[in-house]
Amino acid sequence: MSVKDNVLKILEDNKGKHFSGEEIAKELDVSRSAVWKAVKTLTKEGYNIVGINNKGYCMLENSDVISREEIEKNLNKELRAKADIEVYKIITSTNAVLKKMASEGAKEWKILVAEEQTNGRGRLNRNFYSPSNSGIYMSILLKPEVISTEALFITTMAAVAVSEAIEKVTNVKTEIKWVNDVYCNGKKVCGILTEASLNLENGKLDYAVLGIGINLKTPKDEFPEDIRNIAAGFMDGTECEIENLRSKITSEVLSNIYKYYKHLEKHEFMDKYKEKSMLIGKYVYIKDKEPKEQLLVKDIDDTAALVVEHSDGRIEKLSTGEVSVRLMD
Ligand code: BT5
Repeated sequence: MSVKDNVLKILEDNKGKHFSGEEIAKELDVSRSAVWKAVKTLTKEGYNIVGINNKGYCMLENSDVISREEIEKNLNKELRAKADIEVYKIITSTNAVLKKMASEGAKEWKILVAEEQTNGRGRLNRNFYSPSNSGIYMSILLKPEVISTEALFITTMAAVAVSEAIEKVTNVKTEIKWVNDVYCNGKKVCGILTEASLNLENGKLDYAVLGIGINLKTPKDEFPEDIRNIAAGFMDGTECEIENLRSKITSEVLSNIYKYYKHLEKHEFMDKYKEKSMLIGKYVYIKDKEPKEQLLVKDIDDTAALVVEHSDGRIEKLSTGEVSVRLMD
């Protein structure tokens, strides 16, 4: 571990306590200026560390910086041994960077987590707004031994994983909007983008990069105009403060994914996916289809298709990738 990592460990393990530069330097067997430099970098990275004359350095209790150590702490032994987690203060897009790493031979369970993305992406190259101090942006490299059509289930699995993680850590109720969004109080708090590389010879996946963007809270200067009415943070409107919330949510999401991914082909998460669906029993219309037709959502079937009823009683199955639906007003 670097001096910076060691200093971080001491301060994080002893939140609220002060340590002089000399004490830390002695403990780590490094110079005081190395400690000072490490603290300076950590503060720049957003850690809530204060330095008080005659008392030394102290990490404040309510610090919510994403840290690898905090994430790893809450993973089970099996996943901790496999996961190779890198945390970024800022990155272009965790999916884009991880795809590049995958093409250069990165291993399964390489995981990138960022506090901010300058070029976060959704489906069809749409923008995913990813400012600092607002959310968690992560990508996970998976190499499932499945045929390409199964890639869709990575997305549905992740939606359940995120929804369950938020509910477990915060008690905030969430719903899933077919196919790749998690909602709270009628607003989108998470988007999921799975990008798969297909092996043309055997029809299987070479790899899949599972990207997840979660909003914790509305950014200080609001979401951009065009998404202000649809986006929110799952902690918006709640008073409670949870220490290391972002790291805890990340660990929980990863743990859930690990649990379901072990038997991906069994689709164990589909019952939960349906149970949490915000569309079943509601009226929707197909985005960008004219004339706008009201459809009643009857079910989500085992292939994750949306089963809808037309006004003339005709039943149709809508496949993901082909259409997007919106709730009728
Ligand atoms: C998604 O696409 O929602 C998938 C988003 C995946 C983002 C993660 S972050 C980590 C990883 N790295 C990446 O670069 N991407 C992944 P889609 O269903 O196409 O929805 C995109 C639409 O959601 C946009 O057109 C906006 O309307 C809306 N949107 C953009 N930013 C949002 C945000 N922060 N919260 C809620 N909605 C947002």
